[in-house]
Amino acid sequence: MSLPLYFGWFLLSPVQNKVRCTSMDFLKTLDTLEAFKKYLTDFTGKPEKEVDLEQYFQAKGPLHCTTKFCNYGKAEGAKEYAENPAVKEFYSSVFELSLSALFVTPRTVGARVSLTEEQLLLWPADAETEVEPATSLPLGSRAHVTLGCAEGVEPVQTGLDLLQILALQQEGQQPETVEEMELGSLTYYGEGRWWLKLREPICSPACFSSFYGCKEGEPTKKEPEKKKKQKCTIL
Ligand code: 2AM
Repeated sequence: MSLPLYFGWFLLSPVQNKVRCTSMDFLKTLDTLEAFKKYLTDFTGKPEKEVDLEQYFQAKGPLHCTTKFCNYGKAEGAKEYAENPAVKEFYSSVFELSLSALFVTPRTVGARVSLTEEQLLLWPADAETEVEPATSLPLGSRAHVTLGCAEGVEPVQTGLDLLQILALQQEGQQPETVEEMELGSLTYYGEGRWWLKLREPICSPACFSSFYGCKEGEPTKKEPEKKKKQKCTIL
């Protein structure tokens, strides 16, 4: 049996655009807020520098919520996961994912995914503890969609940033700033960590499937020289 790079829920295309546009709107507004400018050095390192968050983060690949990173079978538990009856049963089924919050750190921008009981059947039991062995956060806490990464940052970081913010919330840390935005309420957890709890969670149909991509060492297609800038349409 050939194992994929990862299993996950892949957002269907119309909603991918909606999520990308919501994320761009959020970033566009965030970097103009006085509250954000106050803590600008978290992102720039220098007080007088400005930051354009839309340029700061780069998006990669299809929007998805990884359930299990298999690394073509090299990751621990990959084979067991692929053999899980729920994984076999639900493979290629469409689910409704609920994107309940957006978060930004100097490393990543992502959307939190709040999983249902049924969706948790596809969630690996050790997804949270493999990175935070002492965590008491509930199963599914790491579920997210990576929307962009800063230069040199790998997408695996998004889930770690999310777990860090959730741990602060669990400890009852009082956020430093609270601001009401059109999309929801924005809070700041220090060290460049911003959290936007969406007033209306984004409900997104997503297909449970897997991604094979290109194995290391295999030639990859060259990127076209000029990339078309993605346009947002009002939905
Ligand atoms: P992501 O789920 O945060 O976006 C390919 O690299 C995909 O697998 C990305 O979606 C990435 O992060 C996820 N990924 C990479 N390494 C991982 C790891 N060690 N654990 C969990 N997910 C990983």
